[in-house]
This record gives sequence, structure tokens and C-alpha cells, in this order.
Amino acid sequence: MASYEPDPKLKFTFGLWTVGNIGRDPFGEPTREKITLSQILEMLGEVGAYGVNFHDNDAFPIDASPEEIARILKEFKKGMKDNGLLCPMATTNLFSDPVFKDGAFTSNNAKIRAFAIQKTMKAMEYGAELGAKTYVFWGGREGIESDATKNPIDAIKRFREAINFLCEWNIQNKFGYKFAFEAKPNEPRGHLYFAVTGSYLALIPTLDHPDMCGVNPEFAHETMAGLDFVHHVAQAIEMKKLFHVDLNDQEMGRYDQDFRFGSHSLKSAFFLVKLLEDNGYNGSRHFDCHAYRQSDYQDVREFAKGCMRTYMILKEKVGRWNADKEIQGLLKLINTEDVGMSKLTKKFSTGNAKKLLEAPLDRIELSKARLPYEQLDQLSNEVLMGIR
Ligand code: GLT
Ligand code: MN
Ligand code: MN
Repeated sequence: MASYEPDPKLKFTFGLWTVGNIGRDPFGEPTREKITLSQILEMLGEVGAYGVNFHDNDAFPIDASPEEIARILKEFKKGMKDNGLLCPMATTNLFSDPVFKDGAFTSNNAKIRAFAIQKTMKAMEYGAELGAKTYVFWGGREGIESDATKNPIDAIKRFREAINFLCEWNIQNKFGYKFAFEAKPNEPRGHLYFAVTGSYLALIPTLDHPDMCGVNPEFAHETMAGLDFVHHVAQAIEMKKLFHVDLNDQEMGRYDQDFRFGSHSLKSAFFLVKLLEDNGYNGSRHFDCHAYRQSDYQDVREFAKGCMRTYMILKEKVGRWNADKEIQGLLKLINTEDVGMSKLTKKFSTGNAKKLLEAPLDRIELSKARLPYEQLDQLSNEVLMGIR
């Protein structure tokens, strides 16, 4: 029996805010005592995580003095070293403080926009000091409740301007960051700008430094909107823009649940792992989720181990699926190749167009091809259920 211990090559990471989550929700007070930075790092070391990610204000308060910040960063580094952790990703909290109540980079107030950029410039320094090479941008407050309040085109322009500025800051300071944009459809705003991963994929080519920028899709976010997360990640991979990924779980049409990876939608999680593994994804696998509000910290450890273990188990299942002769036979059957025809449609030319128009493509005959998808899906389920 395999041990399913976390494989460091898979770079399993957690944010300080995930295992450190205190179980507060919009209707209720915290159910867990806040634990210290050192305690969180100790817990992550204990469960076998590869790394830890953080927002500036997960580590120190927004009004911390430079001396306090320096002291905490030192403690942070020591905690990472003592527990064998790396810090691959950093980000800025641009959503908790009341100043950001109507957005940060897209705020209607030029001084608030400037403050958001200034705060990010500093936070980029802190992340770089801990060795982070990916910088995440989640626009938690970049949105509206009413379109009367903000011009949506201005919002896009303001966001672009902020990112262009920060790309130059990245270059000037030689931080070596790759930026990863994280989309979400709503929560905490009624509607967030850049609602899906594709919105950012469309924005990136319009930036001054498109090569520096990619995406950080989160399972829960496309799922909240009732969409197929795997397809969004696939598009990012195909465009070579998957710089980071946030793994968790979520039921469609519900509030922002951020459940333990695989806890609800095992089948989608399986096809996501398959997509990442089959395509050689090499970045962090970051678990952006938190334990149930009922859990104590002992159970939070089980939650963290569960995320990684589920990934390891699903990865093994992917291997089985790929090696399953019957499944492979069906895949061959449904992917009907025709070398001559593919050559014709691969690239337009006047000659190819002429040949295509004359090609004998018999609609009735073609519709007879077998598609045993029930069988294929059942076999996939049987792999998942552990009998193949
Ligand atoms: C917050 C949010 C996440 C983002 C984090 C990065 S913070 O927990 O729900 O989806 O990834 O800012
Ligand atoms: Mn989320
Ligand atoms: Mn996230």
C-alpha cells in the first residue's frame, strides 16, 4: 500500500491565512484562537508541506513600523528554515482594511489607487526577501454592487495602469517575480471585475510586459459561477500562462466555501489533477482553503494532510486511468483520425479550400460512428471508486 506522503516535487503549499484561519464567517465570531506565525510554520512543517505563502498583513499588521516588520521577517525566515519550508509566493492584502472598501487599483479615488500601488511595492520587497518568485494579484474588492458607482472601462484602464507600474518596479528591483492574476466572479463584492480566468488571459496581451504575467486560477472561483474549472485551467496551460494554481473545493451556486481539496467534487478534482499531471505542470500546487468552522487545530492538521493526500491519491488514479487498456482502446476508437482530411483543414490555402469543398463527406455515414461515452465514463468512475 502506497503511503501517499506529500511529494516535494509536487510543491504543495499553504497560505498563512489557510491553516491559520480562525473560523470567522459573516454570521459568526471566530471558533479558533489565533495562532502565531511560528505555530503556523511548525504545523506546516509537521504535515509535510513544501512551502508557505503569505499576504503582507498575514505576517504583520497594516500599521507595523519598519523595525517591527524587519523583526517579523527575521522570525519568518527562521521559522521557514527550522521547518524545512520555502516561500514560493507572496501577495498583498488589498481587501481587509476599510480604505479598500471600494477597491484598490480600481478605486474611484486617485489617492487610494496610489496607496494600493505603494502598499504592493513594499509587499513585493517583503516577499522577495523570503525568496518568493510568484506574485499573486487577487482583486478582492475590485468590483461593484451597482454599476452606477464605477465606470467599468475606467476600472480596466486603472487596473492595467497599476500592473504596468508594478512590472517596472519588479524589473528595476530585479525581484524576478512572475505575476499571477486570480479571477473570482463575486464575494466579497456583488460583482468583481475580471470575473473569470479568461478575463485575465484577455487582459495580459494588452499589458506592457505580457511575458511577466500569467494566471492563478482557483477551483472554487469558476465553480461558484457554475463553470467547468478544468476548461479554464486548460486554456491557461495552452497559452503557457498557468503560473500558479489554487486548489480547494466548492459546490456550484453556493457561497465562497473554500473547502478541503477533493472534499466535494472528486470527479472534477480527478480531471484537474489529470490535466496538471499529463501536461507537466511544474508550479506550486497551492491549497487555498480552510478547515470547517467546527474544527480545532488538531483537525486543521488533518485538513491540511487531507488536501495533499487526496492529490497524491488522485495522481495515482490518473496513472491507472492512463494505463488502463480498455480506456485507452475506447479513446482510440472515439478519436477517429484521417490523415488526408487533417492535412486539408490544418491550414488554409486556396488549393485546400477547393479540395475541401469537393471532398466526399457523407453526413449520414459520419453520424453512424460509435461514441461509447457511457462506457468510458463508467470505466473512469470505476478507476475513481478504486476497483480498476
Ligand atoms: C483570499 C481569497 C483567495 C486569494 C487569496 C490571495 S486571499 O483568501 O479568498 O482566493 O487567493 O489574495
Ligand atoms: Mn476562494
Ligand atoms: Mn485563491
